[in-house]
Amino acid sequence: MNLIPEIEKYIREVHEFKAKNPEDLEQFRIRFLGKKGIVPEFFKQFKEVPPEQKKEFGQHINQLKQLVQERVNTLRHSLKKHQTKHHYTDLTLPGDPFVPGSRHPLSIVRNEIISIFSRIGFTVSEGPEIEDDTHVFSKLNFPPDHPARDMQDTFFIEKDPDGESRHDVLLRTHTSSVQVRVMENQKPPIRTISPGRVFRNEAISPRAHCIFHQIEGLYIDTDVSFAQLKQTLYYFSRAFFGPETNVRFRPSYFPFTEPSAEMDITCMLCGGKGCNVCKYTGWLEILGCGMVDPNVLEFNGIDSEKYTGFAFGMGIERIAMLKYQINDLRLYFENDLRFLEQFSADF
Ligand code: 2NL
Repeated sequence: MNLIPEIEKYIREVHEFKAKNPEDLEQFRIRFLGKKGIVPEFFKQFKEVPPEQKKEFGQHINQLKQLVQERVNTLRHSLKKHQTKHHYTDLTLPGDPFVPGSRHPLSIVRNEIISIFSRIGFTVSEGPEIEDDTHVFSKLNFPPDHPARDMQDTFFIEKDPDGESRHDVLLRTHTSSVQVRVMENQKPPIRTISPGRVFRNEAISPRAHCIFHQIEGLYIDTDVSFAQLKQTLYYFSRAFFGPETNVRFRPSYFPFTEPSAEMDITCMLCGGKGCNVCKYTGWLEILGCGMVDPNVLEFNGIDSEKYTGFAFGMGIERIAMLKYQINDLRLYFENDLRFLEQFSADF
């Protein structure tokens, strides 16, 4: 009796077998490899096979056994893969909660100020935070012995071998340095605002921080007047703080403007009646401004006989404190989610 054709028939069957599910596959495995399965039954018949056929029979039966094992493993693997895929595409599962985050209050306020000035033709300019003496002080008409050049006020970041600070690599103390760079590179008319981080060497307290944010504005053209400065800042105040807002200007002093002024707005919390935020004056100081000093124009290659300009600067932290009634500067830098979550932005 020759069993080889029968084994070959099974080999073909194993090759063609497909399992619909794990139960199907297990039945197939038991049918071939189980205790009374096809493969063990063939092994039992081995001793009845005539000696001259034993070798060929042995090879065939081993081939069948190996093939069944391989087939079972392959099918098991592909069933599993199919199952996992099925799991991932279960569209009835609830979605993962997704917290989108919110914009930082300083960014909200900065973006809104940029938007208000861009409506009347101001561009945005940016520049380096690490600066030199020329762009931060000299070209802005700071005299050589001005206190702002002191180590107590300014961070100098390069030291000589003997440990002495060199006074020509420093962190900018205002963003006017950006506007100096604009004047170097552009001819008037110039109409730009420069938002950015600035640095002062101060002790940290609820009212002061060594890193804060500013927006400065600069407008240079023929016949720019103080009246235009006032009207521009009046427009800004009403757009930002509301249409009822009034402004007043008080004389002041800055090295880079002449004449200089500080601008107050009516306290938006009490409407000018007096409260503890405006210290019962009805007014809140929000920015400094003035006509660009002719020296500053000349230092930057602009003819002060032909051109005039106005400039202004404000602290973003202070504006945001007034808008949101934030009473401690340190909240801006701590990134406490309980603080940040309270702000939502149109900007
Ligand atoms: C303040 C006051 C001010 C300026 C900034 C400026 C810039 C150039 C020329 C002239 Cl390039 N002036 N900027 C002018 C007046 C005041 O800032 O209290 N800032 C927080």
